[in-house]
Amino acid sequence: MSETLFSKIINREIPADIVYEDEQCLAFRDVNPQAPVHILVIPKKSIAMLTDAMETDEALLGHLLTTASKVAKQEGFGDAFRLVVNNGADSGQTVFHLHVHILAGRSFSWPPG
Ligand code: DGP
Repeated sequence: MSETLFSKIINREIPADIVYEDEQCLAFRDVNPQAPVHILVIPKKSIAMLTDAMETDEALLGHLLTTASKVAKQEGFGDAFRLVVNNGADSGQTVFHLHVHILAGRSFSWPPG
């Protein structure tokens, strides 16, 4: 996979406000927040989008979700947050390194826009 902004954040080539890190993933604040809390959880493994994930990535995908839950709790929103995964340009994906958006700190409408 080609290098993206997010692989540069993983490699500390560009700065980010990192709130959580372990051997499999990294979480950092979104540069263009859409809610009072807007954090991205990304795998360190290069996966462009969810549809590129393989069966062998199932544990990693689960880890991203449990990490998102842990980070939301860490931010004080353990039971009131929304997770979003944009998959592909038509869904609004702009950075082609898989990421889970954590949004919290305001109310959210349904259906999403
Ligand atoms: P998406 O549209 O789902 O691909 O979301 C990409 C998000 O990434 C978008 O909300 C803005 C954020 N973003 C883009 N570039 C950077 C960056 O260099 N640093 C940080 N922290 N966030 C970024």
